Amino acid sequence: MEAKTPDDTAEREAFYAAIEPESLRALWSVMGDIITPEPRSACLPFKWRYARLRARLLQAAELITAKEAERRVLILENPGLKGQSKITTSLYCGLQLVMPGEVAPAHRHSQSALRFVLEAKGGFTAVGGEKTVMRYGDFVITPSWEWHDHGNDSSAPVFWLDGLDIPLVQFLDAAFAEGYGADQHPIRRPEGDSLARFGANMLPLDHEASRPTSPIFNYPYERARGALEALRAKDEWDPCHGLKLRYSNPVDGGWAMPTIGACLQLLPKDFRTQPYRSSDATVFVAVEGQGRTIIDGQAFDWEPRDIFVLPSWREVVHEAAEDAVLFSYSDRPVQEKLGLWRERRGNR
Ligand code: GTQ
Repeated sequence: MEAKTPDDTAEREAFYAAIEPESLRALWSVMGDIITPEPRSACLPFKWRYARLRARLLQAAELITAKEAERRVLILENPGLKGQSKITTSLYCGLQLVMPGEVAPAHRHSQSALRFVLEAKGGFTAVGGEKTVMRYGDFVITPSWEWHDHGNDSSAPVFWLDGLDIPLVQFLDAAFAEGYGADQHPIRRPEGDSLARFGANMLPLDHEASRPTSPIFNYPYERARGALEALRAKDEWDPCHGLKLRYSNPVDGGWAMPTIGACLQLLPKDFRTQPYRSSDATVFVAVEGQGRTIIDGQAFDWEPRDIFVLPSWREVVHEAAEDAVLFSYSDRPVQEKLGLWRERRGNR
């Protein structure tokens, strides 16, 4: 269906002008813009170099403390969505820095957050009474409405990516937030508690799911990477993804977060993926190796810690110049729940 907008005759224009003050609009005059044959997004493909981001964050650290800022973060704003604090239409991405000795005070909000650790020699995040040390490549979850604070008790700055569903929650006008009133929420469980209870392919005997988010809050890189490494022996490469695993909620097997889906994929040296598109705009982080990603013919080369965004329904091809690992996140869980998610493999 390609709706053709009817011509704007003088009579019709006069009618549109007459009904506008009555808060009315003629569907046929806008149909082609709101019911499109395929996704039509203002979101643009774009890449941020980590070295640049890092330098800018260190400049920010001269201007403001983590405590005064509450969160010292530079938002990765999509150039097609300026002023909107979004990396895709539905998702947010920021890069956060906590300097040695600093704290980012405890607060909670309805938005869910993921952290993907980019540089750390210690430093922690605490969620709902448990602390986890952050290491390179760890995928850490802050569920909706859980108290959380961050701190850095190491001697080196800690940098991580924040992925949140801020635009999605904003769209629904369902956003709430509050400060805890102290830097840190009390610690109630020992470190590693959630991984012991839920991360050994076992569950506490009478566990009942009480929320839609995974009870594991740090998925260590070592384990995820180890799984990919073990699986490569089987030599079963998906033509469009290489070897791609999704982070799951051990309680129900679903996505680890209700609004954001996260994955880790391995592309072996010289692998070139088949053209692919999907309706979930996706944020990628290069974790290991060098390569490039071609989005509708536009090439973006990457190296570890670079971040790039793939808009909805654009054709993507990844090329790995050496063994490469990519982390990614998107709103796919939401689209799946609503029966909206689509993909297309190959060029038609
Ligand atoms: O660490 O709690 O990038 O509340 C944006 C909002 C990080 C956080 C962000 C937040 C946080």
